[in-house]
Amino acid sequence: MTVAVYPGSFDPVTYGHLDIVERASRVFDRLIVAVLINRSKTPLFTVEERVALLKEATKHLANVEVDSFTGLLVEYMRRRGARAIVKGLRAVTDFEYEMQMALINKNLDPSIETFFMMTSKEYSFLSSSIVKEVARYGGRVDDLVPPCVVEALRRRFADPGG
Ligand code: COD
Repeated sequence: MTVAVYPGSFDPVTYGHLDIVERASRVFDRLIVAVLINRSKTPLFTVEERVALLKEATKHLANVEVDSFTGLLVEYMRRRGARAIVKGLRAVTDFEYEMQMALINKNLDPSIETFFMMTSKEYSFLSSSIVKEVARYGGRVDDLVPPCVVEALRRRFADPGG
């Protein structure tokens, strides 16, 4: 059984991420969407909130699991018995960073392979940061993120403490 991990911040999950999840879930036997617990960043949503939103948005995909991890991705993968990393590529600007990550991960564990999937053209401009910026100023994000995220953003920006 080929287990792949799709790691990210997912703060919050967008239709760009979900497009990669759906397409990768058709290629690999099992796909673990893994949310990084990153103490050096201040996210809009807590890890628990991000995991809950991802679970809601992927509940129709039987071979997809949502989890969180801290520390090195390759260590997490070793614990989960996964050999494949799935990454999404939007533009040339993603490439340099992703190549560096793929090479360092290969250096840390030569048995691990990174698989890059090209963004679908309708999501090539989409990022969590853009979504947060539009939502923060009251713009429409219904066609960028799933309904559960639209609602979570609405609540967060209506009541930043809640
Ligand atoms: N279309 C296609 N792909 C997309 C889109 C889109 N519209 N939007 C995002 N993606 C892709 C990104 O390219 C990325 O592959 C993935 O989706 C997740 O995106 P983000 O923005 O949620 O997450 P990132 O890029 O902040 O995640 C970074 C990681 C958590 C993957 C990385 O920091 C990591 O692996 N950290 C663990 C520590 C580690 O092992 N580091 C490496 C050795 S130093």
